[in-house]
Amino acid sequence: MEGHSHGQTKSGQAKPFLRVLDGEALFPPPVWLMRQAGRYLPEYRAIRAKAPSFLDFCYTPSLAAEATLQPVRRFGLNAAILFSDILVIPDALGQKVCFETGEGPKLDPIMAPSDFAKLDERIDLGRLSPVFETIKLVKQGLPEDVALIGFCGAPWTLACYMIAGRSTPDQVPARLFAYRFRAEFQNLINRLVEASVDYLARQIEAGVEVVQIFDTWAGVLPFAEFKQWCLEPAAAIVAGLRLRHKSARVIGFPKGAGQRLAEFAACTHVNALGLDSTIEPRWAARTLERNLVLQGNLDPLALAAGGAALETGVREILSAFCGRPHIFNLGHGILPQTPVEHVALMLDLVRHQGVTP
Ligand code: 1CP
Repeated sequence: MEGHSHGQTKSGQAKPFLRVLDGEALFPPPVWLMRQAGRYLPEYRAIRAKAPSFLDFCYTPSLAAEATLQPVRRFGLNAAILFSDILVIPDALGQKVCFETGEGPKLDPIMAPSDFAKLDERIDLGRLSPVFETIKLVKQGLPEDVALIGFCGAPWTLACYMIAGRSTPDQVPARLFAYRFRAEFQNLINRLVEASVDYLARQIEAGVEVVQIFDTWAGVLPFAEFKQWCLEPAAAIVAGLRLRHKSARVIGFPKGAGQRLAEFAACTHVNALGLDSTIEPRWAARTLERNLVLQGNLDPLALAAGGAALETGVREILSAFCGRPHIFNLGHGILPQTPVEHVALMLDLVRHQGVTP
């Protein structure tokens, strides 16, 4: 099976987003936004009310497909991202997962290595069949020049939620567990690598053209742990995926990786690197290998605030990355309090009032 053939429109022209991922510099750059579907959109809030729980919503293909398409329809973005959540992997490994309104995810926590017995050895892809069905539905409704992104959570970030059973600011439960029970923790990470390869391969078979690996909590780890729990598992996922799909395109997003970004890109062989907002665009453009595609990295709060913060932020990013393959995005997910008009304004700035090359 092959990934690149999916990238052509009927007229034979590759989609702008995929051209950049394949190494071409376009100006203005293609744009999508992390967490572009969701609570800041009134049309999302309206359909979200139709499912009893957030996981039911994710597992109802008609609703998930509609949520995927909403931001593309409203803003004309260059890519759609599958509407789902990273925690469907623990769910499909047999861990109890639910989402409480306003409180975030709740899982049955893993307190000791003996709790791993409660998890299945392999991921149940049958339980995730609604996700693959969603991808097929989205493909039918997507404009021909818009690409579709699939995703998963990176093993470390998944382990943070699986062990703590909830969101924590510093990931202390998972970090302590990894120090205390190194071999058992490595076992969990290996199991998550395998599950991620199976899951992403199936997303590609269903029709996604690129996948992003979200490692939201990579930045809390000291150097050696970063290498063992973030870099090596990401490299294993990319390699495993490309054994199944030779030209699978992968975007890595090791949030908070900072000075370790170059090593991460070189060791994992991702096609593109997502940059968070702590990274200075000029530093990244100067330091990171020239044919590495970069994605990012407007501060989501600058988008929420609007005004001068938004304008300066957009301008700095455009001028720093102009001339190299770049995908415009935020440095992390869009915030629920973001006014929709600010998104439209940001797109106008990127597309019409940016810096000329
Ligand atoms: O409707 C609701 O109120 C639920 C809020 C919500 C939404 C809209 C959650 C719960 N997940 C999602 C969708 C989602 N999650 C998407 C698809 C939407 C899109 O991008 O357009 C994606 C890609 C994710 C990925 C995700 N989920 C991450 C990685 C990216 C990131 O933002 O760091 C993480 C860490 C999660 C866990 C999660 N799920 C939901 C919440 C509120 C959280 C974060 C919990 C925390 O802050 O620790």
